[in-house]
Amino acid sequence: MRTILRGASRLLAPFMIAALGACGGYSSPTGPSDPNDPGNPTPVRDATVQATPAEQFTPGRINLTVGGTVTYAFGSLAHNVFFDNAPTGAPANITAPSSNKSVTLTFNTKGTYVYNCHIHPGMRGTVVVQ
Ligand SMILES: [Cu+2]
Repeated sequence: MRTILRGASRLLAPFMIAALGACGGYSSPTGPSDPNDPGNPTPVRDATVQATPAEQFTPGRINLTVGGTVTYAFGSLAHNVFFDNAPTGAPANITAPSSNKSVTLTFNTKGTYVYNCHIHPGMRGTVVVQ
């Protein structure tokens, strides 16, 4: 019985992710800031990334269309966003430690943009513009 249930949930998982993506409620299947996180299956125009008190950017990867925006929502713990070693076309860094506010960045150039919080080593995320 237990094996059958496990098999069923494995079969349903991709459909559940697709359904969530269609209504904009996609949540990362592999966890925030995971370099293997494939991100949302269909690129979106506008997305929101939470900078959490647990020192993670959630979701860890966003797939965006050209000209799309990412709004960084900073919680009670201060964070910043630096596009270290990013290709030309990356938006400006969010240099000031930010808490309890939101900052929206626009991505006008195709590319893969990895960003880091300089306050919390290892806290990073990726925006892929396609
Ligand atoms: Cu941080």
